[in-house]
Amino acid sequence: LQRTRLTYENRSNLAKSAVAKRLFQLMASKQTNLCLSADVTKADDILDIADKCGPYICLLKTHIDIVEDFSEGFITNLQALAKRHNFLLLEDRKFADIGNTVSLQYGKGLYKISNWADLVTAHTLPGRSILQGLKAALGNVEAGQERGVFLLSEMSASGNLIDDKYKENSNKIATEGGDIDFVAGIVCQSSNAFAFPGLIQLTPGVKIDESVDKLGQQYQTPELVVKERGADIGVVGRGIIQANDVQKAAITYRDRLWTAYKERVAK
Ligand code: S5P
Repeated sequence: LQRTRLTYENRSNLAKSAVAKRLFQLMASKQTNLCLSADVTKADDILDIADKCGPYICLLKTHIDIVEDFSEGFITNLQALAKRHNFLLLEDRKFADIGNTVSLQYGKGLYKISNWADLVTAHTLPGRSILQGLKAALGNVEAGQERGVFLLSEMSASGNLIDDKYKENSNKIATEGGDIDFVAGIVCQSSNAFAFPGLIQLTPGVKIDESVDKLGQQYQTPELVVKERGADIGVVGRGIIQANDVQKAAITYRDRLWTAYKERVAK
């Protein structure tokens, strides 16, 4: 049976990553496969959006390095909202360096990402040492705190350099070897990027009006990404954060992504 035909409940049993298991279960019980990309630059604006949209999302995705007034208090508040509304935090850092450097970038510096982000994103460009490097930073995370990574194997940007070979090798890094318990899923655009049902397909470039932006972003509808492209979680940024009513927009995207998933597994 193809992974896209299986329910999130069933796939949680197949996941090798503890965070992926948790996220599959959270999606099933909360009935949402919406990830909100909170790409705004003021801490209070992120908290406001997270509070309004929190009940309708499974993941809140951040780019912590665009926040102009970052503080530890902001992280404390964000974690409180994640707990109250039951969603996980994904820092979209797209790590892409040698193991030693990503270890430092993940655990140290101003942001200490490994202390608070349940999940992060990483490019596979450096090869599987990216996983070892990230894992090496987790010594300072308290026992029991589970962490995971989404590996990018495709991008939504027009003209990106990823080819079939890169995609295939990214899939191997995610599914073979000793560190696969750290891999929660794959960021990609199509269902043929990987086959293992224990991984979560995270797909950005989602908007109700299929379109492009001025800087190379390409959008597809919620129905298309879930039913035709294999997305398990749809990532929505500007489709929600630029809406007049962000809460209403989050509900609309949640409903459409979730209905598409229900129809996909009912087929
Ligand atoms: O291929 C990708 C991978 C990612 S993680 N294309 C993407 O757009 N993203 C991220 O998804 C991007 O960095 C941004 O934070 C979000 C899309 O935002 P939107 O405003 O275009 O919906």
